[in-house]
Amino acid sequence: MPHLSIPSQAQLSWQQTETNAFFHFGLNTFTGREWGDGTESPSVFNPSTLDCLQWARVARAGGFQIAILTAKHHDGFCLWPTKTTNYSVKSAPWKNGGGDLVREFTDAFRSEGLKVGLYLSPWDRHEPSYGDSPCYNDFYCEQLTELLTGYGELHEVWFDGACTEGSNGTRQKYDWERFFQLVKELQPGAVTFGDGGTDVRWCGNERGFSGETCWSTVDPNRIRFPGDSGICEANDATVNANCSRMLNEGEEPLPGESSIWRPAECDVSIRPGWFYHDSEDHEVRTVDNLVDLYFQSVGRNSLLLLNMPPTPEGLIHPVDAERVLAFRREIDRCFSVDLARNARVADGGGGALVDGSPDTWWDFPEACAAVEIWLERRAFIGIISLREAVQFGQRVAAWRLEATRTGEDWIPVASGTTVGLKRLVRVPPFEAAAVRLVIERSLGSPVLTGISLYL
Ligand code: FUL
Repeated sequence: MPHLSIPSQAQLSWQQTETNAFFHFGLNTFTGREWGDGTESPSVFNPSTLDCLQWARVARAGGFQIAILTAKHHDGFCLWPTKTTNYSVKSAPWKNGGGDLVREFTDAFRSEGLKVGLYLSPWDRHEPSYGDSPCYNDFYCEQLTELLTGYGELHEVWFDGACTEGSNGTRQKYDWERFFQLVKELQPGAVTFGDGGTDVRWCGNERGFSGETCWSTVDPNRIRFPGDSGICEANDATVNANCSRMLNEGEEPLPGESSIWRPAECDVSIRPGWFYHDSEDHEVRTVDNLVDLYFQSVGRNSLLLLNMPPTPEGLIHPVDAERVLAFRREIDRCFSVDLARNARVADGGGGALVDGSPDTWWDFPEACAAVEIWLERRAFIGIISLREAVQFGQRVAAWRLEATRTGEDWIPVASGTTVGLKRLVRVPPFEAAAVRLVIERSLGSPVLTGISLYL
């Protein structure tokens, strides 16, 4: 066995959720902004018919498994009655200052059977101590502690990488080690998302896709913490330009011992903005576009985090709701009949590849290997799904798939680089009696848990 890094249980079960839901809600929802500057009055925060259960039902019907709320965005306004500042729901007219949106959110989603996570923006444009590094780090840890201890079990804590600049040109130096330590101590089952030494990494863009080559392992020498190089400035355009370098496209395999496990998360909004703006009601992503995102994130060894911003009334807009439901119906339809299930695998032990179980695997005898799958009857194939048993590390670096109609001529139909937890490839439908997966390059012998074929 090569010395490869492997996922923790928390990382593995997190990635297996595949699609998660993001909810941006706060003062921006009422002011129409994307980034509030911290001077907005809490008096605008007054959702008239807020119903987190409606959000949760939409998310459940859309097949999402973890739901993440912006407990505090960059403007510093807190959606829970924190002890650390008055800039919170306590000072808002909503429920006469007696509301707690984090509580309503976590209760509602759990009651619908979803897991929950929270986003707490490190950048805070309201808090006066921001930029006085030790002082703000204490303040931030207090907020984090309230969230980590007051709302039951969390499955993800989202550390946004945006900006480090305070008022008067001060720069905040975050104590990342301390933040991550706090999460590990108080919520050991949660993964941390962020740009530094977190459990889960950013895919490198906010458009919802990973590179065709996507390793869950990264070189620790290449990890950059937000703020280290002061790359982010206070406007959306520069943030995107500075942060959109692809972390995974075309990267070479990082052999074993020095690399660490950090799978990619693709965050993207169903609308142009992260917060709701009624002017964008006509720009909600189409079902086809959402399906493309699924193939380019989940299908590239990553997780899809889809944002659905609630309206100022406090509801998911009916268009967004209808789109995510239709998206899930389409995904279910695509993957309803696995043509490879229980097919005959020419090489002895390969039955584990087609038994539909994620708990059985086949350890190929050597690094360059091939396996043939003979279908019960000839069929048209348009989608290929490959899955590695990543509990043994991510190994496959190059593969190709060939097909035969007659058993005589084998024609190449698809090829790729990495596989990881799931690799999906769509091809123009071809008719086949059998397919042959050829592993061309791998770190040690490949271990696969599944091959599926769909129309
Ligand atoms: C970015 C933020 O600046 C956006 O407002 C949004 O929260 C997105 C998820 O992350 O860095």
